[in-house]
Parts: sequence; C-alpha cells; structure tokens
Amino acid sequence: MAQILDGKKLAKEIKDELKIAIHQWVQGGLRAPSLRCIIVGEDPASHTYVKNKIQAAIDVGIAAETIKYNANLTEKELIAAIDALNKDSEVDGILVQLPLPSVMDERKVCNAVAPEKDVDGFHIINVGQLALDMPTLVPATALAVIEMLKRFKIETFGRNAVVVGRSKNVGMPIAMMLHSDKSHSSGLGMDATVTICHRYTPKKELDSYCRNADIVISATGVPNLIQANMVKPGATVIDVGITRITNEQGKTKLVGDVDYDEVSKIAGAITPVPGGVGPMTVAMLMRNTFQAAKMLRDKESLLQ
Ligand code: NAD
Ligand code: L34
Repeated sequence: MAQILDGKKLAKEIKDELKIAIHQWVQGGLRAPSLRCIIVGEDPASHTYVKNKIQAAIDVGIAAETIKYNANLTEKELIAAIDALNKDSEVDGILVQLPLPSVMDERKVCNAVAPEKDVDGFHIINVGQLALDMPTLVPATALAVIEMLKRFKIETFGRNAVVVGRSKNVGMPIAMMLHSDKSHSSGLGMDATVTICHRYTPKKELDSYCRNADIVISATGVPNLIQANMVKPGATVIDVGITRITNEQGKTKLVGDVDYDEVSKIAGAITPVPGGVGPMTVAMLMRNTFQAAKMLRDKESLLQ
C-alpha cells in the first residue's frame, strides 16, 4: 500500500513554524502581518475555503479579515475596493477568491492587486517573475504541491513528471516549478522532465504519459480520471482536484481526480482528498502573507 502524504498534518507543522516566526516578528516590535480576503457572491465552496484561510490566519497570528460583497457588485466597484487596500499601509496581503461572477474579467481584477501584496501570485508581474526563475510570490496551490514533494522527500531531480491540467493558476505554475533549474535564483526549481496533459490530450496518450511518470500530479476536477492501470508501480500521485458530489441521500462528499482506493494499491505515495493539497494550499497562503509583510518592511526600511 502507498504511503499516505498527509497534507493536513504537514500543514499543521508549517503553520506551527510560521506561528513561531510571526511571534518573534511581533516581539521585535513590528505590526502583525495582515491579510484581506475579498469574496464576491454566495458560492458555498468559496466561503468554506475563505473560512479555512481566516482560521489559519488566526492560528498563526496574521490579522485577517474577510470582505464580502453581493454578486451584483460591479467590476469597477471591485477594482476601486482593491485599490483602497493597495494604498492601505496596514495591509500586507490581498486576495480575491475565485471564481468571480462571470460578468467580471478575472484577469483584469487579478492585475488590479498591487504585485507586492498579491499573495495569490496571480498578477502578471508575479507570473512573469516565476516564469523567469526570479524570486516572487508564487500561487499557493503550486507551492503546496512543491512543498509536499520536498518535505516528504520525493526525488524529482531528473525524474519524469506529468501534470494533468494546464490552467494558469494551478497546472501551469506547478509545471513551471517542476521543470525549472534548482540552481537558478528562485531556488524553487525541481529539475524534473515535465509533460503537461490537458483535455485535448487523447486518452491513449494520457494513459501512456502517466504510466511513464515517476510523479503524477492531477489538477482537472474530473473524478476518477487517474486509474490504477495508468500508474507506474511505486510512483508518487498528487491529487489537486476537488469535486463535490452529492449521493442519493443528499449528502455531499469531496473527491479528487484519482481513483484513490485502487491507485493507492499501486502507487508508492499518494495524497488523499480531503486532507491532502487543500490544507497545504491554505498553509502556503499564510507563508506568502508573511513573505509580503517582510517585503513591505524591507521596502519601507530602504526609504528611511
Ligand atoms: P480549470 O477548470 O481552470 O482547469 C482544468 C484543467 O483540466 C484544464 O487545463 C483542462 O484542460 C484539464 N482537463 C479537463 N478535463 C480533462 C481530461 N479529461 N483529461 C485531461 N485534462 C483535463 O481548473 P483549475 O482551477 O486548474 O482547478 C483544477 C482542479 O483543482 C479543480 O477540481 C479545483 O477545484 C481544484 N483545485 C484545488 C486546489 C487545492 O488547493 N487542492 C486549488 C485550486 C484548484
Ligand atoms: N484567489 N481563489 C484564489 N486563490 C486560491 O488559492 C483559490 N483556491 C481554489 C479556489 N479559488 C481560489 C483555494 O484556495 C481552491 N482553494 C482551496 C482552498 C482550501 C481548500 C481547498 C481548495 C481546503 O481547505 N480543502 C480541504 C477541505 C475543505 C472543504 O471541506 O471543502 C481539504 O481537505 O481538501
């Protein structure tokens, strides 16, 4: 049976480390790092995720607030609200929970966040810096995957990795770090050989790329996409996907992209859903917020 990569437990360890570092920061006379989470509309999953983020912030000593708007908020009003937070020197990190109502242009909204406060790493400047191996704020879900590989000591150097899913916020930054050169300045490179698969990869090809991989990372939102016969014995399987399914009794349950019961008999290591990448995403967002606070402090001390 595969080793279970317990994201919930690892997230707790990371938050405990952060809590100590933030405590020392505050003891040193500095203001606690601060985060603002903007949420537009009533999507229940989004509200759960934001609640988890606020709870994690409280746990580690970050001053966090949720800013809630009705779904009828205009894009202009949202950008004005972001702009006010950009200018507020008491705020280190800003995130706009996605998805936004379909009338809004998510790209435009993400680019309205000041790059140095963009703890989601979605701003074009931060995406560009990541692509160029420069130190930057990196999307939390991608950091979560990379941190799990590192902390569970999964070798990536020279190994074959497949990323299933090519979205700009999830699949792409994961693939970016996996294939990059560790010796470059961001230090985030993992030196793997990476194949990116997506919805137009023929099923036969997807199967054979996955079977050839030492590490399979799936981020599609398609339940049971990754089957046991697609996994090389001993491979590491990281399941980023989260889908809510409702059974006949009306009970909802979370499932990933991986047929967990069967794949865990073949894989060497596997992440569960829930309790895998999700809680790690939240922990890495906390790390990004502390990083933004440190960057702001460095910028202010340069000006003094
Ligand atoms: P998205 O819809 O933007 O992208 C989905 C990707 O999957 C696309 O690139 C698409 O080409 C690919 N895809 C779809 N069907 C496929 C198929 N049959 N075969 C191969 N590829 C296929 O979604 P996203 O924002 O990238 O999120 C992906 C999943 O990850 C969702 O389930 C989402 O809920 C989850 N997610 C989890 C976390 C976390 O922290 N665990 C964070 C973000 C997203
Ligand atoms: N701007 N939008 C922005 N940034 C993000 O990083 C996200 N994402 C995704 C959706 N939209 C976003 C998240 O935070 C998904 N996501 C996220 C956050 C937390 C969890 C999962 C995804 C999480 O805590 N998952 C738990 C279960 C939560 C539940 O009960 O639903 C888990 O164990 O997987």
